Amino acid sequence: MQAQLTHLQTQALTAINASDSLEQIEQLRVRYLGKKGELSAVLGGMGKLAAAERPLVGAMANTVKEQIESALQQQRTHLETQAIQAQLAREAVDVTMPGRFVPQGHRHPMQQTIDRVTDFFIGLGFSQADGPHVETDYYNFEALNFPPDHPAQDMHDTLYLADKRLLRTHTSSVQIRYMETHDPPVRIVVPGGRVYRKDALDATHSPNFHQIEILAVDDRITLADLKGILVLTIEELLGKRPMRFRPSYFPFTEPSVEVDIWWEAPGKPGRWMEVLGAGMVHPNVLKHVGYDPEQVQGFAAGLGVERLTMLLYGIDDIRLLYTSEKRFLAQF
Ligand code: FA5
Repeated sequence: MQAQLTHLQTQALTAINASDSLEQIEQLRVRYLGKKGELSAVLGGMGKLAAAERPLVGAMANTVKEQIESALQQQRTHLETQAIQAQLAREAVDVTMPGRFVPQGHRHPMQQTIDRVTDFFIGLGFSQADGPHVETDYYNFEALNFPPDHPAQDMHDTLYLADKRLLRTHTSSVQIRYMETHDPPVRIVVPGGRVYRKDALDATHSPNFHQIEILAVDDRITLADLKGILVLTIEELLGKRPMRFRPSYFPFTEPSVEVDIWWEAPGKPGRWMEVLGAGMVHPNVLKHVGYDPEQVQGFAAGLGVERLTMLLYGIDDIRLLYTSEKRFLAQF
């Protein structure tokens, strides 16, 4: 029986030392030390021993049991440590590794122009206003003093919708919507409104472009205020540039002006580029919204966002502003 115990111990210790998982260790514990395990099976034969032999064999069985238990515990600790080491190695962070480059977006060059001009006017005490892109003839033309079927409407080749509504041809429609619902004094900036015309696409025209509308109405506003503010706006955005005011015509302003800025695209002869239309609000427009033209006057302007952006960044073709070409946009 002692030989059996010795054999059992050797076999158990060899198996335990060779085990490589915690489940395997548990299986070995059950196999050798469990109630129906091998040690119990050997000890089952104790009854047949002589009384004098029993304490000896009993003491030996205890030693074998302790040895196996201690081997199990050691191997368990060993495997657990190994597992932790492996996990630490797996999850280690190399703080010296270079970071991964995450490309960052930025505002479109046109949005930058819109934001800068809008901020400038907010700084002067103007409020922001906006209006719908789908307009009625009333807001886009009639209330702005375009006589019905007047050739002036041809200035804006209009895109009509099936229900007689239209896509606004300029942001001046917002002037009417705002004045209808607000008493004077009025000071508004309409930031970067999209407008639509049946214009052919070329280097400086697009059928779908953006305007910033400015409107101020108060009791002592003059053309000098308009001129001063337009010069300041251009200087703020583009710095000092050759610039000229030209007399012009809009049904909703009298007098009316247009502003041109000298433009030199690389490799092309320089020329004047028209960037905005403006003027003193026509008395008929004031009457349409219920203001008294004897009491208040105003100025208004519509700035072309695309053209200002082209001048700001030296872009020689409007079409470039509508591409989603990342290499182009990343330059601004
Ligand atoms: C108007 O749209 C008037 N509503 C401006 C105005 C507002 C006058 C308030 C008086 C008072 P015009 O059609 O000229 O005006 O357009 C104004 C500006 O928009 C132009 O100076 C130009 O910079 C820009 N623009 C006009 N048509 C196009 C186009 N097809 N593509 C790109 N920009 C354009």
